[in-house]
Amino acid sequence: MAKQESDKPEVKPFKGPAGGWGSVRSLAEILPREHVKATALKELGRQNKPEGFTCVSCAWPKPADHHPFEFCEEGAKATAWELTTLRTTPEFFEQHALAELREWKDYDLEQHGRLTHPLRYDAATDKYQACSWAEAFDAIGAAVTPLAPKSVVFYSSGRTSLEASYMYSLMARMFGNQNLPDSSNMCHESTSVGLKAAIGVPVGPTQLEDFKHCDAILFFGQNVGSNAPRMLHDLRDCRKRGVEIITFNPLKERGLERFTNPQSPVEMATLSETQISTQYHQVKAGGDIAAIVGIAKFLVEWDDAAQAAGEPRILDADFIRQHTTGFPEFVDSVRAAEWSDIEREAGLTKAAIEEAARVYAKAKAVMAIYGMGITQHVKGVESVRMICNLLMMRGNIGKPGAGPTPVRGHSNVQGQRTVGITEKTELVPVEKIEAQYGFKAPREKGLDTVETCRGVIDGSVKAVIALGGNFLRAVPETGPMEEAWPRLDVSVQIATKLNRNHLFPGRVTYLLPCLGRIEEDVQATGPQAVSTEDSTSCIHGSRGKAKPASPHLLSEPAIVAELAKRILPPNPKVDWDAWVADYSRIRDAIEETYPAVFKDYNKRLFTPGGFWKGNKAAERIWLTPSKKAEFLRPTGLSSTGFEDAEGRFRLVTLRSNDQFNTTIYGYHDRFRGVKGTRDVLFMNREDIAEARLSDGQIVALESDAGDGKARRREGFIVTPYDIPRGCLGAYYPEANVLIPVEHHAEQSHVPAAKSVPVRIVA
Ligand SMILES: Nc1nc2c(c(=O)[nH]1)N[C@H]1C(S)=C(S)[C@@H](COP(=O)(O)OP(=O)(O)OC[C@H]3O[C@@H](n4cnc5c(=O)[nH]c(N)nc54)[C@H](O)[C@@H]3O)O[C@H]1N2
Ligand SMILES: Nc1nc2c(c(=O)[nH]1)N[C@H]1C(S)=C(S)[C@@H](COP(=O)(O)OP(=O)(O)OC[C@H]3O[C@@H](n4cnc5c(=O)[nH]c(N)nc54)[C@H](O)[C@@H]3O)O[C@H]1N2
Ligand SMILES: [Mo]
Repeated sequence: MAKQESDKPEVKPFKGPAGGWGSVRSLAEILPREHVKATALKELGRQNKPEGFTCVSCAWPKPADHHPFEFCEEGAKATAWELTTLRTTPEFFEQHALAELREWKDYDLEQHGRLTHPLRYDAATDKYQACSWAEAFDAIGAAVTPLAPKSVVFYSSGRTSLEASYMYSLMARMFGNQNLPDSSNMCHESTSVGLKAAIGVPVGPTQLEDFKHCDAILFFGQNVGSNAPRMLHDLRDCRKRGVEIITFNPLKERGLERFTNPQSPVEMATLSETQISTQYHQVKAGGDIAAIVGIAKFLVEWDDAAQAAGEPRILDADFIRQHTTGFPEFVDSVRAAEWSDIEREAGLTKAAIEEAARVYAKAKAVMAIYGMGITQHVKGVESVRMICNLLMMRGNIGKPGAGPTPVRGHSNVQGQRTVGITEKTELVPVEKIEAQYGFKAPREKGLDTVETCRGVIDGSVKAVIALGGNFLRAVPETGPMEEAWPRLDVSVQIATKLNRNHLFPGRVTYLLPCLGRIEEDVQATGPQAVSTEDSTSCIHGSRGKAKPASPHLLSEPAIVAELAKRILPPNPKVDWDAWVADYSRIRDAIEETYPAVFKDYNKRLFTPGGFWKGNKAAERIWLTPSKKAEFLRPTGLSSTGFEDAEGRFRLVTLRSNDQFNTTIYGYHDRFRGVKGTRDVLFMNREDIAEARLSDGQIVALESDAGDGKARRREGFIVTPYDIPRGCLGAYYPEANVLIPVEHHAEQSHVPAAKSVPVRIVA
């Protein structure tokens, strides 16, 4: 096994830009590291191209005028990860009991490569054993059918295609519940709730084209260099046009500082880099609401002065009057906010905020791009609404080059919602589905991720079926969750590689290996294509061509169909087999359920750049109760949801540049200069001195939620880092054991992973 961890971890500042030669070198290491054949290079050439496959990494849009290689370092890693020649075979499981594997790290678990056979857990030996597909489906059917519909959960992770997601959500509803939590519940649900309330649509209204028309960008809490690197091309083009990019992030993220295009021979040869951010504000974790109130305060002040002097206004009074409600209440709260409170909560000076406000006040079209640094807070929904407030003050929604731009995570996470993966009745055309399939669909709200965790812990959830993902590792409160999971009657995991969730069996447990999106998917009518929706609501076809990792794999639609046939009574209106034989018939069914979005779905499947599903906010049609865009008066200045206290820190849980969520590719977080370990605790030097700790000292963290429950993790290496005082950084998912399940965003229930109250124990 390739050992990437080292006894002498290195932490030293990284001096290069994002992209550049480092990225190319990293790529040269990736292919051998993942044990892929040279043919993988051919597959990389097909990534994100019409008639190719959509990248399995992030959800950033794929342009119509694509480059010869439309991928990035991270996309290449994700592709190589799936195309590895290594295999986790039944022989592997003969050698390793689950008790032993539970001692392994996430990285080591996935290092044996792709799963090859359907597996049944055998409690007598504590091992997985190969079984036939027929046995697996029959046993799952027999175990699930007698359970009360409400006690069964159907989780899915956002990589799954639109076709498989549609079938899966239909199966859940026909079984009798909407217990359809997905990774979005831990991710951009604050966006889906916040944008819907503010501007009437749950998704961002902007598109790639808007990058050509904006003259300033506000960038909040998204680490573009690691998590959506293809966007660096758009940002660089903006910078070349002189667009100002103002960043708010507690950490100095390299991708937000400098970038060299690894695909441009000229930039590479001349070592020329583009400065990305023109202003960089190291806001405190949880300080964005305060920072935005500060900017708004300047705008209001300057607008007052402009009116008094008879000069052109700073606020877009016409937009506010014609298109919005709630402005007076919002402005009152902005006027009432004290600068001393704003400075303290944001961790920024008034002068720094003024600098940002000056640029914003001058710009004619502004995009506000954001990620998990905004959504994963107790006040995550409010933070999203504050971004909308700020944009609305100057009419920056519904015109070219302007608007909120959430950067979605998984490659089809937004699309899953479009085709019914949701616990919320109001998001599905229930009557349409009932008419189409002749059954009574449930109206009761289903369980989201946080509610599923509660249910697993209190025993009311009896079965979890997971279409992808690593639920037990990605959720908060991993201690009690791991204890409770074995009490489940049924645990079924559909996956491509072994992960920690698979090591916690229920009474009846199956691990079902499936095809990845890059692999050829041949059914009765021939090779099939699937589709995904990107962050800007464009829908793309995807055709895998690589040889499957094992002849025993089934596709996700095929697995869902077989499960449905076992757990549901027969229904002549749903011909699961016909759908699997020809996926274009699934798309016809999707089009019938959602005619407006999916008109001519099969015909438009491979439209270059994807086909856009439209967005009413982009046309300034507001689908809110008031039929206007709605300002929100903030309830406070901090988004953490807890008070500051002596010795209490705000822990930010982060992704490294060498992971995809719970998949750990390696131990090299290049941009942050960390090599050989994931146990770092990023900490401000002054805080280290004040706490009488030293560089490299090993400490433990304890949660400081004040709920009387002990949560602790040992073995963090104190690492001096440029991070605001009072804030700490550590990697997700290792730190998840410290997050209380009840520490989540109000309204959206997104776990508040970006400000966890903790104490350091030396
Ligand atoms: N290579 C790779 N690509 C990925 C993923 C991956 O793991 N690896 N994951 C995918 C998924 S599912 C998602 S959701 C996205 C995640 O992509 P991001 O949204 O970038 O998520 P994080 O890496 O968690 O980092 C969030 C950023 O927010 C900053 N931050 C933390 N707290 C605050 C705060 O209070 N305010 C502000 N302004 N900033 C803050 C952090 O310093 C960090 O730079 O990426 C997707 N793409
Ligand atoms: N503390 C903390 N916790 C977090 C976050 C955070 O920032 N901090 N981020 C949250 C976010 S944004 C998200 S999206 C979630 C992610 O939560 P999940 O989406 O549940 O987790 P992943 O790590 O993306 O899932 C990885 C597994 O998916 C399986 N897989 C990969 N490809 C395929 C495929 O094509 N088909 C199938 N069936 N399986 C496949 C593999 O077995 C792999 O082990 O985590 C959340 N948890
Ligand atoms: Mo995500």
